Amino acid sequence: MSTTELNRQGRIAVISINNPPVNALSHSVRSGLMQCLQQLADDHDLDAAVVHCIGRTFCAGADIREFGRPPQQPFLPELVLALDASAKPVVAALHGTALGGGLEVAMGCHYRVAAKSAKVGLPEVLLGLLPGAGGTQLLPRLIGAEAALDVILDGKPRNVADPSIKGLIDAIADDDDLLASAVRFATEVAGKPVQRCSDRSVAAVDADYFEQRRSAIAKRTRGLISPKKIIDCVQAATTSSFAEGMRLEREAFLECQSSSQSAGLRHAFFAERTASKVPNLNAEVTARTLEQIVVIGAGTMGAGIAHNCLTAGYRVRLLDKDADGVARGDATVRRLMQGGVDRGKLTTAAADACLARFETSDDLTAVSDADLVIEAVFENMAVKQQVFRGLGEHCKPGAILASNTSTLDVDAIAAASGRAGDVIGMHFFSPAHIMRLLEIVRGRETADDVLATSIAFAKALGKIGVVVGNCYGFVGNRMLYSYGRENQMLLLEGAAPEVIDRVLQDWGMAMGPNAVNDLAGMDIGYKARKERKDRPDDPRFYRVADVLVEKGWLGQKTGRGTYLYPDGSRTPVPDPEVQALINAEAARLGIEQREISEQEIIERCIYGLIIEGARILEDKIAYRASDIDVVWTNGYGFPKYRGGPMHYADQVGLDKVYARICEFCERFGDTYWKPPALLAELAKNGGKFSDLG
Ligand code: 3H9
Repeated sequence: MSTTELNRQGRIAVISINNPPVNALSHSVRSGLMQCLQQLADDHDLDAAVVHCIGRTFCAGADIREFGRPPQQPFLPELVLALDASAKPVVAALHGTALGGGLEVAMGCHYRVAAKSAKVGLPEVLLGLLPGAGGTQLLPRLIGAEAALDVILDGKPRNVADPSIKGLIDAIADDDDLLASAVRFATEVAGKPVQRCSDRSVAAVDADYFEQRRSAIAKRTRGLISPKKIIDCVQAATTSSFAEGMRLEREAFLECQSSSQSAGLRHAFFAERTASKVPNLNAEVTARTLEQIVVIGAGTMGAGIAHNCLTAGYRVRLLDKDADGVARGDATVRRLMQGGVDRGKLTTAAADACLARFETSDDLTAVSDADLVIEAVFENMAVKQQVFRGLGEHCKPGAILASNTSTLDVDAIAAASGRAGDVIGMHFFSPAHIMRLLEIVRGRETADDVLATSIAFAKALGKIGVVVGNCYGFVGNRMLYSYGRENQMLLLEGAAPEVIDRVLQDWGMAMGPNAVNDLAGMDIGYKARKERKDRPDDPRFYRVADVLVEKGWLGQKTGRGTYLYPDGSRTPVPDPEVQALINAEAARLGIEQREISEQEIIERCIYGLIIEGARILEDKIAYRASDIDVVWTNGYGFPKYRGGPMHYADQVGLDKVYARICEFCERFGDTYWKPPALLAELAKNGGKFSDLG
């Protein structure tokens, strides 16, 4: 079948869209729908039409893959206007997720019948866009401007029965009766005058309301263009004609679409979906069954992992070595569960059901029925190897043994178990029940079905699993070391912590590196550096952090770190004593302090990341540059609208990045700034990291 087809049910035209996997509104769908509408208009034996989709969902929006290519008519807004203008009633039958352009098509139709389980939303903002096929003009006409703004600004799908979108859906049908219900609906309205959404008026809204939304959104979405434009367009829906609103929306949409922000967010969208596809994984393998999970180590991380597994539906046992540890972990899991209820993420009944599947034990050998064990003990090789020796002894055959190490050699941990094929790294990020990233570390001997199970497990937890190779710090923390090193060097060279943090935050990082260190606790990195044996260290690197840790100034938890946190506050206050300490260290190390430009701060830190990313690709620790981007945008606060460090480097141009890195190599020595051959090669040939596949 072509992507669209018109069939008759009596005098009703049933227009089917079939463009798997998500019925995106590709060129063939748009032109096919236009032809169907013409047929509807021309055929005197047809009185009305139903538009529905084959497969798992109604249209999930415009075809995002087409955005980078030359546009082809008919454009989506033309299609929506043609639906709206049809003289014969058109009914949309919604199931799955009617999103973005899909919902706009539905709003172009005169009526919407939805399956009970269907969801609707306008997620364009998450791609740095705005609804560009009439969404900013049509939705306010159906549900009011204020409610429409909520839907368009947060981009989240809503259940069709959600009272906040009252007016959007005309009828709700049982899932298995959707098409028949929509045809009945069409039969009832056939021959009656059509109700065009474009003819409706929008209730007036005070201009102050939009001003307030503008200032609130500016704080929340620092630097993003599309949210501001969304507010402009929705306001225009309340003040201008439909035609003028559509014109303004089109202009704003095209501006957002051609922005580097949208390019970055679209890259991030596809990168996240590509990450789970492992090039050299045997596609025939069957995942192992997971029902009982045991988490070893009831600290904050272990409890967060346990909570995450419980809410995903698994049976979970949390182990620690003594009653105190167990009691602490038990209390944390219950507190997190209650937090979920308080924030409306879980119902009380769902939380109770989770806790009914939860138990604790102080017997570290209580793993014999586990399908998956996740070790989350202290980050120390000897301790982890001891745990894995025990797991090798007590686990049933076929159990998967995962280590939540954030830096250590997974092969060395695996070797201790005596069953390395069953061992894998699962690096969770803190807080584990919230952070979406999971680095899945494939050891030298990890079996294919263990890897396939881990990828499926990440998905079941609602996480983005990125498969990486085994090396110190894997992808994320290996690159963090370079980023942090440049931050620390800049401190010694004369940039104040609050200046570095402000510059990088203004550039888009969620937080500055010094504030992050204080939040995480500087002792964590300190211990990891002391454990690290694989590269010779320069006495200047991380000197400031080491001095602070040795003074007991660990960050927020001790009331001071790089910054002061007076009276238990979480707001960093610059500390003159720390600055004096940095100056003294610089003098002791013979580093002359100087004025450092904002551009240098950005380039030193971000190019520090990029150069390590290039080495990671060269070492084949990541399968593709986009996997590195997924790790950094989801685990380390790298701005998604910049796509990730490797996408950003491609955008800047690798020739420019390479030239600057060569300059840094001249100025600061070649220990860390020597450009990797891969980068030199790509820069010379006008290549991009994304060309590497
Ligand atoms: C828009 O509509 C603009 C208009 O307002 C104006 C235009 C003028 N296009 O996520 P999944 C692919 S902007 C192309 O794994 P799930 C996806 O890459 C658009 N491809 O499945 C993947 O491919 P592959 C506004 C798309 O079940 C496959 O489909 N709409 C699109 O977990 C399966 O996806 C959105 O932003 C697309 N629009 O989730 C909705 N969508 O198999 C974006 C998906 O090769 N989509 N693909 O890796 C989603 O949120 C989720 O995909 C959805 C399904 C919830 C639909």
